[in-house]
Amino acid sequence: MKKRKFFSWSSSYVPTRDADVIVFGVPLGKDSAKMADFLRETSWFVESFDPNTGKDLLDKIKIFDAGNINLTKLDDISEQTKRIVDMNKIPLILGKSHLLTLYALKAFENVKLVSFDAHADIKEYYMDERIALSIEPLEVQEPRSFNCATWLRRYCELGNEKKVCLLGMRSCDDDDYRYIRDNGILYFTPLDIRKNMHKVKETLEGFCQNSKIYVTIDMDFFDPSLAPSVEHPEHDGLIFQDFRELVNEICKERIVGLDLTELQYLHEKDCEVTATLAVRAILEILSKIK
Ligand SMILES: [Mn+2]
Repeated sequence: MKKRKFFSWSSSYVPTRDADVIVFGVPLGKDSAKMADFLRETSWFVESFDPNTGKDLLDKIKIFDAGNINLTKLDDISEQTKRIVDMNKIPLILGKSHLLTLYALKAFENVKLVSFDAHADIKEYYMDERIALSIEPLEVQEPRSFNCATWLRRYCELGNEKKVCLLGMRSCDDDDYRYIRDNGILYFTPLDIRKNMHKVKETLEGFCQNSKIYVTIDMDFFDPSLAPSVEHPEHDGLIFQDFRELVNEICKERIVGLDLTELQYLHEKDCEVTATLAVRAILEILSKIK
């Protein structure tokens, strides 16, 4: 595969002021920069033209790819996101560790978070990932656990419990489950979604109504048969058609930010299937953003 430095449907030559969406990669987690670049390369093989409608999915938006940021501290993610938000553009963030979402969200006020993820990521404590993130030296900001399995707990603790919706959640322990139930956090398991998509969409509509929405996609939302190259695959996941239906509902409201995480870079071939799905998932949201 020929190396390409930016998404096939983006440009690094369009002035940023003309762009609706600004892409950047975050080297947070093992092989994260490599993974972001692999997504860029894969995008050159995914058509944005839709033969179902005879239209290009991206005919209404312009995308600028700013490359990968130089990460020296986790707040670099918040600062880069804030710069894009302040320009009235939509950030599209690519990275490995789901922890990046917590720092991206710092750049927004009054948003609702929709998380496509097999895991609740709402643990009180999990092995500290900072050491494994290979961005040392890092300031230890708080004596709390901040990593890919705890980031949503830290976000909810800021008073955001009622502003979060988990889609496709099928992995948590009893403590996580209690926290979700006690705090009235909205969630739908794959079974809920498959059995009663109509009801899920109705509830999702109420949740999203008149709100600004930030969407995070963890690739393990999908069934491992479709997305094998993820760090923690979970059986009984969802298919692209389910994702599309949910996205149709969410995108009726204003999407202000988007990220894609947890794609595991293995060998190029192993990763290709998952990366193609990841690119198509991004395309689906971008096509409905305006
Ligand atoms: Mn996950």
